[in-house]
Amino acid sequence: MKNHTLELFPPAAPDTRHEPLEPGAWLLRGFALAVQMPLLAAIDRIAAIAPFRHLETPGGFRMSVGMTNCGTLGWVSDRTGYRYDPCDPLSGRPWAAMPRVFLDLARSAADVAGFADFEPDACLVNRYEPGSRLTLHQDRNERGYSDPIVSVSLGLPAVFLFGGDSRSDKQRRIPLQHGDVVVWGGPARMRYHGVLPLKEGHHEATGSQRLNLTFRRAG
Ligand code: MD6
Ligand code: FE
Repeated sequence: MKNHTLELFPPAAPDTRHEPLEPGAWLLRGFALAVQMPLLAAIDRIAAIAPFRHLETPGGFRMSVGMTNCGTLGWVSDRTGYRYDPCDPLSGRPWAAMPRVFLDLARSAADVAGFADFEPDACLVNRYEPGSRLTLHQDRNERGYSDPIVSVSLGLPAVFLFGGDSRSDKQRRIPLQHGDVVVWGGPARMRYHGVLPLKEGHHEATGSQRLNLTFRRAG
């Protein structure tokens, strides 16, 4: 007798819709799933060269998100301010080169969102543990704002806050899952945004963490 189980209960398919958030901003659900394993392997290599660390803010607070970088420029923070640095201040050595799989993913996501020829030179790698959060901010340390930002989520889900051009503007809450990619640029480039405190959980790809890759043209 023929088994109809598959027809009656199709396996849950990953959600891969492309959702416009607002002019210049897209949520590409599941866009990074196909390369999740090489992405995670590359993050391990990057962190072996420049370990995750909790940077100090100019105001003297320790960031709850662990950070490292790859590419020709890396985003860092200390008591003197925020900046992009070609070298890891901990070692004095250059960051790991941007892996091919990172470049290809960032470029194709930017393309889908309508930003052709994106050539990121900086990739900030963020590691969230339960309770880690990113307060509302604008990304404004880059040399120019004509290029988009491409942000890749891996592991535990998080709630992304997406606001307006003023800190006090109302924010929408966007749940981000493993493999989701957010692209924003153009009229959305200077939106305030942040990440709510990560909830406890377990993800088969990352354990108790969320990893985020944020690609930029910084120099
Ligand atoms: C994060 N992302 O999702 C932190 N910034 O972990 C960011 O701060 C960010 O996702 C600019 C554009 C996209 C982002
Ligand atoms: Fe940001």
